[in-house]
Amino acid sequence: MPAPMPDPLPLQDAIADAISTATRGAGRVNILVAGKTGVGKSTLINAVFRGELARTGAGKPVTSTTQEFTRPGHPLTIIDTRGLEVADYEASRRELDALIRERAAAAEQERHIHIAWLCIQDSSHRVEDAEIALCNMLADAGIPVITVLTKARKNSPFADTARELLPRARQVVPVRALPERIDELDADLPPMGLDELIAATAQAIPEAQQRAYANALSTRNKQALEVKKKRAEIEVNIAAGLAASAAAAPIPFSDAFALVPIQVGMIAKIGITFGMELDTAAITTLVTSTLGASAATLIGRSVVSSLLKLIPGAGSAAGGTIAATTAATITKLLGNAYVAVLYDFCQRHPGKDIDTAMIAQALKQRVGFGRG
Ligand SMILES: Nc1nc2c(ncn2[C@@H]2O[C@H](COP(=O)(O)OP(=O)(O)OP(=O)(O)O)[C@@H](O)[C@H]2O)c(=O)[nH]1
Ligand SMILES: [Mg+2]
Repeated sequence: MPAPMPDPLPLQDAIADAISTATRGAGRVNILVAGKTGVGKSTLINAVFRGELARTGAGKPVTSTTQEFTRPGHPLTIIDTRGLEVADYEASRRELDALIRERAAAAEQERHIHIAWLCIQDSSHRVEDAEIALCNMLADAGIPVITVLTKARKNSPFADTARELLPRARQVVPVRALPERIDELDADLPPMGLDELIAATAQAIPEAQQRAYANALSTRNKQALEVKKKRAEIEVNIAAGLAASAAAAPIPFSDAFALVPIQVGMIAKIGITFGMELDTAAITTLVTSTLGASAATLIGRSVVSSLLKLIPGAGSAAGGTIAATTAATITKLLGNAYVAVLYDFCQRHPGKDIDTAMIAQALKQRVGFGRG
C-alpha cells in the first residue's frame, strides 16, 4: 500500500520560511571608501560591485563630506568619503572620527564598518598627512584598511612608498579600474588589480559578512566568481549536514519531504551568494523554477526520488528508507550541481543578472529535473 500523501500546507509554510530565512539572513556588509575627489572611488566601486551602486549623486549625506549609498535588494552599504583635501579638513576629520567611533560602538555587527579602502591616486606619488591620520584612526577602531592605488600603472614604484608610509594598512593594492588608452602605442592597457582587491577584501571582512559580500560582487571579475563559489560550497556543506541530521534515524521514503525545506534553503542561499536580488519574491521564483512549482509538486514529483536515481543502487538497496549518508549525498549532489550551473552561467554572462529560467534549464540537463 502506498504511504499516504503528506499534507502540503505545512510544507508550503516550511518552504516559505526557508526562503525568508535565507533572504533575511544574508546580512549586510559596510565598506568605507575614502580618498580625494577624482581619484576614482565611484569608478572602483562600480567595477567591483553589482548594480551601479555608486551612481554619482545618488547617495544620502551622512556628514558634510560623507555619503552613504544603499539600494533595496542589495546587501552592501558604501560609505563614500571625500574632504581629505578641503580647507576645513580638521572639521571633516572630526566628523569622520565621530562616525567611525559611533559605528564601531554599535551593538549590532551589521552597523559596523567592516573594511576601509583608502584610495590614493598612483600618479600623485604622495601620501598626505590626512591619509595617514585617517588610516591610523581606522586601524585604532579595529577596522581593516586596504590602501588602493588608483589609476595605477604596472610595477608602480609608488607602491613601496605607500607601504612604508601607511604601515597599518593590511595591504597596498595597485588597481586600474578602467582600460586606459595609450595613444602612442595605439593600444589599451586592460584593467588590473581588481581581482587582488576582491581577494584581499574577502580575507579581511568578518565571517558574518561573507554571504553579503559574495552577493554584492559583480560577476565581471574572475576572482568574484571564486569568492561566490567558495561561499556557496560552504552553504552546500552546511545543508548536507542538516540533511544528515534530519535522517539520523533512517526516514521512510514517504517522509523524504523533511529534506525539502533544507534543500530549498540551500538553493536560496546559493542563489544569493551568486548575486540574486535580496527579495523574497525573486528568491521564490528562483526556488520554484529550480525545484518545482509548489509544495504539492515537490512531494508528488519528489526531488528526492529524482536524485536517488542518480546514485546507483540507493533507491532499491535502501529498503524504502533514506539513511543519513544518503540524505547528505543527495543534498550535496543537488547543491554541487546548482553551484556548477550558476558558476558556468556567470562565467558565460559576466556582469549579467541571473536568468532563473536559463539556470533551471541547465540544471535539468545536469540532474534530470526542474522546470518543463
Ligand atoms: N584611466 C582611468 N581613469 C579612471 C580610472 N578610475 C577612474 N577614472 C576616471 O577618473 C575620473 C574620476 O573618477 P570618479 O570615480 O568619479 O572619482 P571619485 O573619487 O568618485 O570622485 P568624487 O566623487 O568627486 O570624490 C573619471 O573621469 C573616471 O573615468 C582608472 O582606473 N583609469
Ligand atoms: Mg565619486
